[in-house]
Amino acid sequence: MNAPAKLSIIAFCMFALITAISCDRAETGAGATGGGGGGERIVVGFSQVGAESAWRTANTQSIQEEAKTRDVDLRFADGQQNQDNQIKSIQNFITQGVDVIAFAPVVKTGWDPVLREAKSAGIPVFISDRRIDTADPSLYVCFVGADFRQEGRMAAEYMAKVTNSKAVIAELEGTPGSDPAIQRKQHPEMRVIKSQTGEFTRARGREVMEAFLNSPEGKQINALFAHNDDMALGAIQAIEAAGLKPGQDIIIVSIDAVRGAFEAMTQGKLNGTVECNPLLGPALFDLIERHRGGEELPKEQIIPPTLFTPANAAEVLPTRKY
Ligand code: GYE
Repeated sequence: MNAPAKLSIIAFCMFALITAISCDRAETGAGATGGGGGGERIVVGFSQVGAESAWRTANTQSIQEEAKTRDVDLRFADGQQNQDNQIKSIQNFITQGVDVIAFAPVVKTGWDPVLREAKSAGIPVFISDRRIDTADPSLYVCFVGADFRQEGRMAAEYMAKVTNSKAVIAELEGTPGSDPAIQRKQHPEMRVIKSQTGEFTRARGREVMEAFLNSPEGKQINALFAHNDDMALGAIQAIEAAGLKPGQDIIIVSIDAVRGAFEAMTQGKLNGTVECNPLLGPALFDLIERHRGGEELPKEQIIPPTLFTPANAAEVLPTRKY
């Protein structure tokens, strides 16, 4: 290539770079002021349950990343597993005059008054992850999340299969009053001799399992059903500390399918997990956009569960996103 040709390529590249930088500035500027040619930036207030589990961390990340991708102005509030905190955050969003409110309700009941406030302020509300009980479904636009009852059923059927229906079960329940703790518990045909909340955390899962094993019925327990993987992983530590083999002496089935559960399955310490997909960001913001576009939405968008077992754990582990 001769010198003039090289020079003109360099000049072209510099021009392209400067154009790209100034376009980028213009976009950022437009976003920050809420004006500009690209239209108004949507402001979404999101109230999260807390940060109790690996599932929750993945869910938060999914929502924050998707908001960024779509250039949504996301106001994020962590409820720290407390309904009053969540109600206060929602009231704050109303005062700020956000365009949309979305929230993952820590418990099922008690939301109607604050949702009526949002309704009278004309702010549409989307519910993600956990369902609420309400006498007035017009208080929210729609729900996106899983079918927790189906997850519980899938886990129970698998447990019956692996234990040849001889399971004497200890159950670690989720947060009392939460939709997943209520729905995942529906398995009347199983023999559950111990059941207590482990609040969806690893630390409580370990403590409660230790207490189960030390109780007078402790020796009978040959199976554990944990409402999430974090509690199962905590319980595995308690089982090992008691000199027993998790996955053999005590068959363990849980829900979520986070990376730690796959690791435990490859080590033979967990016998199965039902996937509850936390990556709800794209679906949530799609629904919000469709609603803003004037579309009539279905009241629920359900993401179906999948069962994972040690048979496919090693193969699937490297592909897990959370
Ligand atoms: O299973 C658990 C989390 O609501 C589906 O909450 C969610 C549950 C999930 O803390 O790990």
